Amino acid sequence: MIRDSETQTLLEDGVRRFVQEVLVPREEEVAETDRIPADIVGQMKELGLFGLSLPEEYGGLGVTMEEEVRIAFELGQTSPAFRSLIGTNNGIGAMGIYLDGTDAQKQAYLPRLASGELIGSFALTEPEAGSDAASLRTTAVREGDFYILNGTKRFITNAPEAGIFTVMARTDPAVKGAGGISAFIVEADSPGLSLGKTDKKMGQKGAHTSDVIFENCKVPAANLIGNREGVGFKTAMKVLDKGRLHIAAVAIGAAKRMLRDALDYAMNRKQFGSAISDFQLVQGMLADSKTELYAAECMVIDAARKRDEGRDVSIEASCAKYFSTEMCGRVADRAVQIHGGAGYVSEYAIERFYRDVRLFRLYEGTSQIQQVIIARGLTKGASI
Ligand code: COS
Repeated sequence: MIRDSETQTLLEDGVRRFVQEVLVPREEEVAETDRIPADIVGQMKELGLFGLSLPEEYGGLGVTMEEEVRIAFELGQTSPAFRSLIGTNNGIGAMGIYLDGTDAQKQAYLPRLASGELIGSFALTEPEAGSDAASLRTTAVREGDFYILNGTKRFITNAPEAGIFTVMARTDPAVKGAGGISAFIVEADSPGLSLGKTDKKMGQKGAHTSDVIFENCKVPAANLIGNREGVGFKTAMKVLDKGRLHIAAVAIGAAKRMLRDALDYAMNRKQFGSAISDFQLVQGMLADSKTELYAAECMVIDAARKRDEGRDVSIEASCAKYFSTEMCGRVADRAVQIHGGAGYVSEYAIERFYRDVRLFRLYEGTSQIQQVIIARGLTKGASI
């Protein structure tokens, strides 16, 4: 749903200009230094990008899902590290509080997340609990007005930058699966919370992940999300439903950028006396990429509209993430192929993008987990 097409056009144009004129020229610097320059963070704050999806009453822009995915199509067209910094505040690092938090919890944290003063992070995955998220072992034991958390979370995006974490922990050890899990807001300076070393990754330099370790970490009972035990896994799944649509849209943005770079290269690179874009085997790769991109874009917009209508889009979000991120991987591969040897050297952005986009098929649920969710939905009667 687009609330006001004029405002949306202005917003998309503004983000497009920011991406193309400010972020794209700084991509190399981010890749080299492994950090987002402070002046860029400042500009992102001014543009309101940290609070895109958070409601206006908390200082955000309150965009709808359709508006958000259309903005993500633009944001995705540069190094994913830029999007990653604002992504957790608009998504998994804030949505648990927004969807299931109490009024007091929303008042306490959402305005600071929306302004970018505070970075939010989502701590679900553990060393032994990745795809099987409901088997997580981190415990939260109530002691008076506090919960005492123990356990380790792994690959936590923006952990080194985070001011707060949404942490899924087991409050009822007697319940083995999802029902024993609760969600907490944990401040980064809580006693007993420490970070592992920042992970060295294949790509996405400038976006950081690390372990988050809880050793008798004391968290006020008032920070139990929604003041309800046993519903934290559902909170996490609802957060991921939205997050998966967002990642699908970011993957589409990245595929657009890679296809544009490949087309540009193909039209300028001459072999056998003509531009390689004149050769039908190269044209086949360009055409397949555009066709798949178009299909993904239509799917993501449709799923976003359904979510805006208040429908359960768990299956559609998984379809969108699965198709769009796999499509993005295929476009990355073809774009390297079109660049030939030049695609393997870092002088061209495609070498970096090829590594960066690999993560899309893994985080917020692997492609195989999306397949599981879709197929389970079908067996439970989801419409075909
Ligand atoms: N919205 C609301 N509730 C949901 C839900 C959703 N999208 N998905 C599941 N639930 C509920 C179920 O209805 C069930 O509730 P009841 O016990 O009341 O019936 C409960 O949550 C448990 O669901 P389920 O039995 O499907 O859980 P499973 O352990 O089988 O796990 C998968 C489901 C595999 C889908 C889940 O573990 C998953 O998404 N794994 C991937 C995790 C992931 O994305 N990690 C990435 C890290 S975050 S960057």
